[in-house]
Amino acid sequence: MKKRRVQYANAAASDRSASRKESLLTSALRWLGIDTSRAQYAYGRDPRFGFISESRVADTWTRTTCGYCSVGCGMLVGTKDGHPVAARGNPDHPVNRGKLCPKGLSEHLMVESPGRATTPLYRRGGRGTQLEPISWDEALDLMTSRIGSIQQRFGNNALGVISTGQLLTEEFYTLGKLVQLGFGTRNYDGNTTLCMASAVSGYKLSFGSDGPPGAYADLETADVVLLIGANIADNHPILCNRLRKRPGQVLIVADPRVTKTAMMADLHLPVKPRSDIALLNGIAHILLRDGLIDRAYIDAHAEGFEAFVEFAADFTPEAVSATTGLSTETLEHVAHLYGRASSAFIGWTMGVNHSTQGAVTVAAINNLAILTGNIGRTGGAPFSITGQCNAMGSRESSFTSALPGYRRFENAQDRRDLAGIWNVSEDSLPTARGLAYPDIIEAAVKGQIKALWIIATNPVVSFPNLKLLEQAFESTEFVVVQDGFYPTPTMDYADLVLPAAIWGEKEGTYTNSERRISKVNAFAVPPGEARRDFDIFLALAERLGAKGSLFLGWSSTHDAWLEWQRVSAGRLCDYSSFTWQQIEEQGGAQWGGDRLYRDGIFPRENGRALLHRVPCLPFVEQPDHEFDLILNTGRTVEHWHTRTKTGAVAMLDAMQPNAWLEMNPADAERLSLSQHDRVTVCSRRSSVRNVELRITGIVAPGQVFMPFHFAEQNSNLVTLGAFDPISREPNYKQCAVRVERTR
Ligand SMILES: Nc1nc2c(c(=O)[nH]1)N[C@H]1C(S)=C(S)[C@@H](COP(=O)(O)OP(=O)(O)OC[C@H]3O[C@@H](n4cnc5c(=O)[nH]c(N)nc54)[C@H](O)[C@@H]3O)O[C@H]1N2
Ligand SMILES: Nc1nc2c(c(=O)[nH]1)N[C@H]1C(S)=C(S)[C@@H](COP(=O)(O)OP(=O)(O)OC[C@H]3O[C@@H](n4cnc5c(=O)[nH]c(N)nc54)[C@H](O)[C@@H]3O)O[C@H]1N2
Ligand code: SF4
Ligand SMILES: [Mo]
Repeated sequence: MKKRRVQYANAAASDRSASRKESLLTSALRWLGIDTSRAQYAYGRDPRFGFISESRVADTWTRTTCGYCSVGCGMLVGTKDGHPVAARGNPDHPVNRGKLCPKGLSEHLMVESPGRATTPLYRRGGRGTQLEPISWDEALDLMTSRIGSIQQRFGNNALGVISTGQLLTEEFYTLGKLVQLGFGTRNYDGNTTLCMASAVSGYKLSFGSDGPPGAYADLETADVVLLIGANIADNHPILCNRLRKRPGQVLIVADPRVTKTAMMADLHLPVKPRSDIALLNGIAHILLRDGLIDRAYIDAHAEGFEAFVEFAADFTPEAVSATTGLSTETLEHVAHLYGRASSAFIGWTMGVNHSTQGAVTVAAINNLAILTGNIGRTGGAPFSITGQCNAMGSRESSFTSALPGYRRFENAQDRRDLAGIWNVSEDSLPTARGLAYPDIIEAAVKGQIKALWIIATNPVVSFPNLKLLEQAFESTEFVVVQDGFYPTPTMDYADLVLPAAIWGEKEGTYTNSERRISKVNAFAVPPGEARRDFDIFLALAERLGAKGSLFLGWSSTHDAWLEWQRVSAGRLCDYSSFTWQQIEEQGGAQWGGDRLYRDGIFPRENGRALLHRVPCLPFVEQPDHEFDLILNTGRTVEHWHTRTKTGAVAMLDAMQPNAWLEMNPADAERLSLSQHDRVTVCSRRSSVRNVELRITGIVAPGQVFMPFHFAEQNSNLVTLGAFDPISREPNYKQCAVRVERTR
């Protein structure tokens, strides 16, 4: 009786989100061929779907922030006797207003899944033998002594550290300090270089600093929203709710595929792969030709206008039409829509960043915003939609692409300030960034990096050109993998495994794409002996004898937060004026306010934004007679990256249990392939076997697409190890392949 009342109270409180949850589940079930008229029954009783049955009525609800993507939805997780049993959107959170996507809705099911790492493991007998359980004391002693021995023999920089965008900001801040000042290596980077690095570099090129200027609210107020290489319907689903709030808003999507987002658009631009720069310069050409620019803004706030005008003259609609495959009428139409809009928003994600020309493509996007003054005001922004829950926190507080607080390695004053706050000698701070992720891997192949510490990333599935990565592992002496799950494909190469607590088990903050700092809270205890990353970092500092000098008196992530506030004070990414409590109560707070650069003053020496002349070059590996198709790789809504998490959620896994290859009917006919054939995708580097063929008009002739989520059919066996010279980001979106029936 009592139980029933609790259930009713919960149901009433979550009214709207529950009906949303039901409709999502119902459609998921229908998709699986399950009778949805009985769906209520099915997911009340069926353990695979695990919702709503009486034994799962929560006794406590914890406010937190979703740990998957960078949208940063606020959520409530229900626990019963300390175990997570339900999740719903936080109706008071300004980002999602009570809604969650399928991953958020099922996130609590992942935390207690059987695949969690629970004990430290060591390959005592060396490579080729089994990983065996050991104690934490032994694990940490081994880690510091083996790395210490390598650093003594080969120098401090023989250690490479590769982290992630999925820790707490407080953990990133602690890790950066530990790596640079404790282990004393400069060779520290993260999977963010596989992801956001081009956006960071592009913002720096144009504006002098990283930092996305706009806000999600711009998606509601803009006249025109142009999404380039961003499939938000799959990858940032809750952002879709922000569109179409304004009558007459026009949504334009540039993507070589007819993605779910392209299907939502008023105008889909099926650009030829990597012709985006031509498209952007072509739009600039028409804006200049037809006087659709904001001359007053340019005169007051931009640099390089005359040279840019001269440069853009060559990008005539005819020339751009030939490069992009779009008609001249379409180009004129898009440029006029953009130029005449009272506010225009450009959002982009990996279709732009994952390129050897990623950073400069971002600069070409910024050019359009500068030319039309669509920056620093409501509805107008060049906006990098980030990827992971806390890629932003890593960019701001860590040591990977900048000193903490967006300080520059090269800037003596910046180094002096930081050394002053930390009370360390200025010489202990590096004057240039160390090796970026792909360069750490290359240095390992060459035998220059001898030890790797991999934290919360799974490179065996996510790094391009797996064959080269394998060589890197083979040439190292010692590899540590610190992860919340076991086994992961990367652990096959580990000498030492450290089991980590994950989302739901730790407290701190994440910063989302719109610079919103949101509170993350614990509702469960880590399984077995798993420890929080923060506690692992402190324990290592202790063993290095650096706890007192670097983290004096610290015991919780809140101590790290307080110091990070002081380090960020007065910087563009200033966290100093918010307390954890305020952040939690207000549903987060945006550093820098709702929009950056309202005054048109940019953090460059002369305060002006720079217009870049960006040539459009063909992508690196063009198809030829032997490898005749262009392979594009990416994501689907049900899965998160390498599936350590979503593979553990039965409902999500059942929806997309294996990899597939999308191919246009014209190519399938030419190759005599049929729907659902098992195919092999071959490139110059290797091949992936046994991929399900899906023949569909979603991809254009000459192109194929494959998700990169599946270790079993690993797309990164065939992808290309080519990197942007500025950002070092991989060119994941185009390489030349051949497709044949699997024999
Ligand atoms: N469900 C789910 N959501 C996620 C993630 C996930 O794994 N699963 N990961 C998160 C992370 S870390 C990230 S970085 C984001 C990524 O989010 P997105 O960038 O949206 O994801 P992708 O599918 O990698 O690529 C986006 C699109 O780029 C297009 N593209 C390829 N080549 C070109 C080109 O030459 N020009 C243009 N204009 N477009 C091109 C592809 O066709 C694809 O549709 O998603 C985040 N959200
Ligand atoms: N072909 C191709 N490859 C790609 C991409 C593509 O589009 N195409 N996209 C690239 C992009 S944008 C990205 S961001 C990368 C992502 O690639 P990865 O970073 O390799 O992917 P994840 O599966 O998110 O890996 C995170 C790991 O951290 C663990 N983990 C989660 N939370 C915690 C925690 O709190 N602590 C610890 N210690 N571990 C934790 C998870 O179990 C998982 O093993 O992939 C890149 N690779
Ligand atoms: S949109 Fe992103 S942040 Fe929101 S629930 Fe889905 S995965 Fe989580
Ligand atoms: Mo990413």
